[in-house]
Amino acid sequence: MDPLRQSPSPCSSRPSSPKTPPCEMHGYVGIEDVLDQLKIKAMKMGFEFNIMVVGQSGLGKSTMVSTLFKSKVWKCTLPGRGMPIPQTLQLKSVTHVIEEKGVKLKLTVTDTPGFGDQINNDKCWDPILGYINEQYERYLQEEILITRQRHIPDTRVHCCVYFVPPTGHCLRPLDIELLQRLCRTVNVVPVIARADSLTLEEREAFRRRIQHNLRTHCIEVYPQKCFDEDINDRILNSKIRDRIPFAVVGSDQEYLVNGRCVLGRKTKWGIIEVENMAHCEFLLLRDLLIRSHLQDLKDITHNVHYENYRVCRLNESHVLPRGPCWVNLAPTPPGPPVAPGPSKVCRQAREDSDDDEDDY
Ligand SMILES: Nc1nc2c(ncn2[C@@H]2O[C@H](COP(=O)(O)OP(=O)(O)OP(=O)(O)O)[C@@H](O)[C@H]2O)c(=O)[nH]1
Ligand SMILES: [Mg+2]
Repeated sequence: MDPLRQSPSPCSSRPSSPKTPPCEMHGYVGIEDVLDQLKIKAMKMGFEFNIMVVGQSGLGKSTMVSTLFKSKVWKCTLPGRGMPIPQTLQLKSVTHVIEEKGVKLKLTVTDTPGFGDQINNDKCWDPILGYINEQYERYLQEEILITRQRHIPDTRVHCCVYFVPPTGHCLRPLDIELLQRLCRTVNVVPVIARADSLTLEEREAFRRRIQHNLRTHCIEVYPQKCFDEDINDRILNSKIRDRIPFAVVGSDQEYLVNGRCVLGRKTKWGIIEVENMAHCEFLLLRDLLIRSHLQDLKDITHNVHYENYRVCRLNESHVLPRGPCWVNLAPTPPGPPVAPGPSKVCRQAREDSDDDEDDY
């Protein structure tokens, strides 16, 4: 980069023109401009972000996918407006490129079929964990190619939104089993589904009991305490941890309320507004996913969850280095998904359930 063209003059806040003479202030090299460079690059590249919704059947997962896409920030029209949402029978991803103030976001939401309907729900988590690991494997296979793409398409799940049924009691054994497995593999944000069926007091008491259950079962949901980088992170994330699981309501229907068009659920007593904090906490979920923690979710996915998977795969492919950087990874054999290695996120939880290891 041409330093004369790029370096701003420390004497003024404006960038210097090509003809500006070299600055006289000694020691100024314009490091702060790296931020502008990063911003320009990021705007050119855009962002990829992948969310997955998981939970028992009928809890409003598919409705939440529509809610996310239809809510204020993204406001894009999905086909089939006004049609009832059918039951989800297979994993399905919806992608939209959303642009706001010149920043492009390629958002993919993967909807999963509800589980827990069977008498025997053993291994009902296999398709979900299988999909997550498959995306890690896809990334790994691209990454280890000798001639690899400059930009590896990222289909890895950056956040899994887990729907807890609004029983008002506590987490069920099935939720605990699945959450334990998911948290070792991916960032998980639990939400209380269909929260309009609970009173405000019930929601709060339910939230506290779920938090207690998570602690006693060593389930480290996102944002994990151990990854707070400084005091600011700790303060912000502690507030979020205190509100998780968010009590959410989903809807893809719009209604007119006081002259405003709102997403909501019409009941005999009035309209429950999805984007109204007095009615539910959908906004907290959306803000966490997009506004405040998108990059952090991606970083933890890459540096922790994918890293665990990568290390485990490299080890199991019994490859010893034959020289600097020599790697020979065989493609995954067909069969059940590969088990990732012990997660730094909740090593304790793994130790507690070592006997489940084979299922995983
Ligand atoms: N009361 C209430 N109903 C909801 C809410 N979200 C969705 N529903 C309704 O619940 C029913 C099931 O919603 P879906 O979005 O299909 O649920 P799902 O979790 O995708 O179900 P599966 O595809 O079977 O796993 C629909 O009739 C929705 O209108 C909510 O927040 N509150
Ligand atoms: Mg569905």
